[in-house]
Amino acid sequence: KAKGTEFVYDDRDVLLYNLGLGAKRPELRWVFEGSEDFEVLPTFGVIPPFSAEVPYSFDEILPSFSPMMLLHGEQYLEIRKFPIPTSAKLIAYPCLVEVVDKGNAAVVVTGSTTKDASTGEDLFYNESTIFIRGSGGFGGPSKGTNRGPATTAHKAPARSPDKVVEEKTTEEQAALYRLSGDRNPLHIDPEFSKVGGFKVPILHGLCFFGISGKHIYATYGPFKNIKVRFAGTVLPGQTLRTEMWREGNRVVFQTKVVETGKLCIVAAAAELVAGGKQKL
Ligand code: HDC
Repeated sequence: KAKGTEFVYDDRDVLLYNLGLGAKRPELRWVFEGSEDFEVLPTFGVIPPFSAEVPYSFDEILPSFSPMMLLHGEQYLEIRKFPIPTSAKLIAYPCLVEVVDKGNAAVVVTGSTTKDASTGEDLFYNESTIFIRGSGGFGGPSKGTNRGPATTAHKAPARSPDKVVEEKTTEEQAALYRLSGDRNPLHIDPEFSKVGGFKVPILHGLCFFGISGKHIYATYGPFKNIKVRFAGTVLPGQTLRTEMWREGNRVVFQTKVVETGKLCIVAAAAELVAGGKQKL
């Protein structure tokens, strides 16, 4: 039987998470626990399994592993139950999905189901793809398996986007976001990030994923799943531009760094909860 890791959270964690995704002072439902529609932003589902104990170590499954060379490659999140509680005791059950050999790089996919500890019901399912530069060439399979929505590469339509939201991150965005659980020094320590090839510590993938998710939620309402590929890095302080196309019940999207014009999220989509806008 898979070993689970408990994750207990309350309104303080919710406030910190929402602020980490750039929630603003007037957005009371995200920054004030006394607000009658207080809620956590939907991508919070990636947080409970983040620090869960995984049944493997990178050193075991890869011949050459360096934490400085690790980047977040893709993320898939499924929200299996609404509303998302603003405090709860959850249990996350991670497992190794696959290890892919890209020649230069290794790709490691972890899956995890998060359950409500008191009811045993599923709340979230995640798949996280980690891209480790320089760790490939060990003779593993060069392609991953097809796992439906978790692996679909969505294509942005040729027409101009239906909706666009722009938001400037702050210089302190990563410093704040790390308090939601990812204390990887890559996002704060210039000595560490330099070894990985970045003069300035880069923003967490899950932070700009969450900001784009917030843009989709604010524009189209709640979604039951969301999938992204991290195609480029973002520096704290840069401006994100989320470009969205509504395609039936799905919002296909991509995110650009305005200052450079480069894409940081591609092949992405969120599947809306039937009925459109409603409270989470
Ligand atoms: O796309 C490049 C890049 O730099 N992406 C941005 C990465 C990033 O900024 N991530 C977020 C910040 S890092 C972070 O947040 C870490 C965090 O603290 C810890 C995460 C832990 C989460 C754990 C939860 C449990 C890069 C470098 C990723 C790839 O670029 P290239 O090397 O130029 O790759 P390319 O030549 O285009 O393709 C080679 C093969 O790899 C596949 N691929 C490309 N991008 C990928 C990817 N696979 C997965 N994810 C990606 N993002 C390509 O498809 C190609 O394979 P194939 O030839 O078979 O098509």
